[in-house]
Amino acid sequence: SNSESFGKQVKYEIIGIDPGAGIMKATNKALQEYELTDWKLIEGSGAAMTATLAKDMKNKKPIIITGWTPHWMFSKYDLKYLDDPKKVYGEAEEIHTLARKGLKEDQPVAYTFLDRFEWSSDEMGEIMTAIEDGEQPEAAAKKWADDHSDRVNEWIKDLKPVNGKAIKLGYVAWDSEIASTNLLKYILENKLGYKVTALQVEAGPMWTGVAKGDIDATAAAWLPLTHADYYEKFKGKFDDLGANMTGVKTGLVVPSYVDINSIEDLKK
Ligand code: PBE
Repeated sequence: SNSESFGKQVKYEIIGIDPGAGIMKATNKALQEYELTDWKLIEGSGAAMTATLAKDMKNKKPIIITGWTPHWMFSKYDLKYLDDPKKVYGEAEEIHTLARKGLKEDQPVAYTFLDRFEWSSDEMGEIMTAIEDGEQPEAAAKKWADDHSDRVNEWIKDLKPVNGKAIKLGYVAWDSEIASTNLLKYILENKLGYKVTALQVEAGPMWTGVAKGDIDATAAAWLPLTHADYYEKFKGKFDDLGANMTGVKTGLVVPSYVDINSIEDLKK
């Protein structure tokens, strides 16, 4: 019933995602810093988390998840971030593109394109929402690229297509990264002549792969905070091509119908 504390109503469980995600590390830190000793962070996946969210929102049940923006869930549902007065989830987060050392010399066309690539959360949202509405990721990416040829042409301007060279992109199955990686794959294949493998891995292996050179590039590095540990661990072993998107965010997210507003309220 509603007289129960929010914690009791959700059994003190935060619905998390894959253990390698930076948001999981940040959430464990939040549990410590806000002294939320009763609380547990549940591991799973992005897909399992959104499935649980869909079920609970349908029944107007309380729920708390690890969430991030851009994500289609914010257009589909009425959700809010909990305030984070201790800034455990950071500020001014960005998504960066990384390339392996040597890609610049080996594959200058792909490297230049990846270096130029940057877009907005609204643009990514169009692909994400199409996928959530049932389109295949490849088809959604193709449609976006075809509908926004002006944007694509800025990124590939004056680049001469190659003849079927292989390139490997690493990504994690987060909805935001499924959208960006499918778009890069489509452009590299259909505009720049590459043969692309989009390798779906966990966050740790993605960073390790780029640092070791097994993966050519990724557009899925969240910095400066979310993947700070990976960044420090592999510093000097990859090229940071800078932000492909700015103004992104991670945190703890609840339905708007829930009457708590801050992580500090989880103590009650
Ligand atoms: N995310 C989405 C990732 C980065 C992209 C916020 C779930 C993470 O926590 O590592």
